[in-house]
Amino acid sequence: MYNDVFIALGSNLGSREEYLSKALAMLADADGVSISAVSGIYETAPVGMPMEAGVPAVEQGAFLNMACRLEVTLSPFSLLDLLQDIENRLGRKRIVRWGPRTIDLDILLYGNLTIQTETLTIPHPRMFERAFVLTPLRDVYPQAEIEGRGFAERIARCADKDDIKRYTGGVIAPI
Ligand code: A4P
Ligand code: MG
Repeated sequence: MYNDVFIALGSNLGSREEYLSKALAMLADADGVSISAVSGIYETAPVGMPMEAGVPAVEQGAFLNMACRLEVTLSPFSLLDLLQDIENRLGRKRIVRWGPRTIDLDILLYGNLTIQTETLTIPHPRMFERAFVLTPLRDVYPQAEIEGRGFAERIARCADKDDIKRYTGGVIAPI
């Protein structure tokens, strides 16, 4: 028995496409995980970054964001451990929360599960207000709507909806 899981990937430091494709390759190699769909790549303006006196506290480049759909036999917490291990292996340093990152891997949805703990919240608490999450998610989500509402309607309500561009500069390894 596996669970359908949706993951968000983001990178805004260094060789962004390479970090995305390495993270996908590591997910594909991991025990208990298989990739069933991969979204397009989107270039997106940074959202919700730390500000100081009205200017960004840390210089932030544009992100590349993606989503993928997984079939997972790991528990949600084991999956979180795996994602953090992949982030660490790809050189992620947690210096500032919401600071620039080589790779960020977030669990968006895990089957129909709802979890609210110190270390893990599912559905991801900020996913529905972020076009940089919902736009790639729509590519890999099999239904036309999520939690009773169409993607187009949800995306139209996001403050960052005009800051998402399809990115064609790189090639991500197929499934
Ligand atoms: N955590 C709780 N729930 C989850 C979950 N569902 N998936 C905990 C993954 N992790 C979860 O995350 C901090 C802690 O969240 C983890 O230790 C885990 O136990 P982190 O990855 O260490 O730090 P972070 O990424 O700085 O924080 P977070 O909360 O993931 O940030 P956000 O809110 O996801 O924002 N703008 C654009 N355009 N594109 C982006 O990708 N990303 C962010 C990150 C902000 N702005 C962005 C983008
Ligand atoms: Mg994260």
